[in-house]
Amino acid sequence: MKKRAFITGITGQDGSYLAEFLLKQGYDVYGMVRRTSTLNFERIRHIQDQITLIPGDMLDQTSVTNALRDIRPQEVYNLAAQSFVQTSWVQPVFTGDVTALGVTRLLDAIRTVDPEIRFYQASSSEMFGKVQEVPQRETTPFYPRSPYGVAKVYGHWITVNYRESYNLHATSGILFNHESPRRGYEFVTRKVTYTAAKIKLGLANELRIGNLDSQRDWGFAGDYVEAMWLMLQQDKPEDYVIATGTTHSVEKLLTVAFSALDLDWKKYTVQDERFMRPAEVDLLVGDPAKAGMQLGWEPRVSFEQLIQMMVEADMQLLKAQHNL
Ligand code: NDP
Ligand code: GDR
Repeated sequence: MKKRAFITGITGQDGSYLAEFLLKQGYDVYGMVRRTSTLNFERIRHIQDQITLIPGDMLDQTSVTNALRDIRPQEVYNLAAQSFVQTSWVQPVFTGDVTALGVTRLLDAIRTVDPEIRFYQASSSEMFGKVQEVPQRETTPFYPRSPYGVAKVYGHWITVNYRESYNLHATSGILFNHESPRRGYEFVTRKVTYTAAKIKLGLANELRIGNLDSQRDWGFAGDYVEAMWLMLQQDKPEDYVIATGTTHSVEKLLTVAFSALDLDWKKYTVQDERFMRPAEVDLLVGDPAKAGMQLGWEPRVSFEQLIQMMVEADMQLLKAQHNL
């Protein structure tokens, strides 16, 4: 019998890479999709005939519970979230409902339908926020700095609580920023690589950006979804930090992306208040030692390779879109 995995957030960046990875491992892959007036399956179109999509919404307990009853998966990966930090100040209640309470809906569905199901929660380095220690590890105290970060702290602790209360195999993966050519356009890496490529092709003449000083530990999404799977293969559920252990500023990101196209970022970049945040997370850098030791996981793609990959993919995409 093939193993069955259920992914919430399958239409997102990570969901698409995880679905590909699980198909390669021989799983039957099921994904939750919410109703929209137009389809947004771009990231999974190439594998759509190999997966099964189930309608549902993290705001709706009935659809979450029924999905588990119908599929009876062995593994559930909860990747669904309102995941854009800046939007979480504009829609704080909605963010809490999906990103925090959504986790409880899913955990409670597991508890009632089949407590043997193994559960992965997509926790985030944003929980560390105003960092209490450098680098951040599994034991570092949380100090979230956005409604998104606060919601993720709730999601983390409710996962721990269901593990301890009901003996579920529930794991929280504390993942640092991870990017790819499939990253949403509003996140800073993709915004920079896409706009730099547009500038190179004469399709734009400036990039408007926020805080240049903030530092992130950026890895490749393809590497990170393997860590999610490894966590659920362990006998004992535990929480793990997944990161590269190196950090770079937004300014460094600009330098690497623009110089990959032989451009000087200073000539094209304008700082814009609209992209500043009410409270910033200044510095994130993770310590993935536990994941290295217990999961045998390590990142394969460096920051420079990642940005180069994204710039090249955006050049190809734009050339195809504009017949260049
Ligand atoms: P994306 O924003 O690319 O994808 C989010 C997914 O969640 C989409 O499939 C979206 O569906 C779905 N979703 C949103 N709201 C609902 C809802 N109410 N019901 C059902 N589905 C919903 O995120 P990523 O792939 O980048 O991230 C995956 C997860 O990992 C998220 O939980 C994120 O917070 C977390 N994370 C991400 C990190 C990163 O660097 N990428 C780092 C640490 C944690 P739709 O397509 O319909 O919008
Ligand atoms: P982040 O990612 O908030 O870390 O959350 P994002 O790429 O949005 O911001 C990273 C840093 O860049 C600064 N920045 C800008 N950000 C955006 N989006 N647009 C800009 O113009 C800009 N200028 C500067 C930000 O201020 C910030 O410091 C991501 C998401 O994927 C979360 O879901 C996930 O949990 C965390 O990573 C880990």
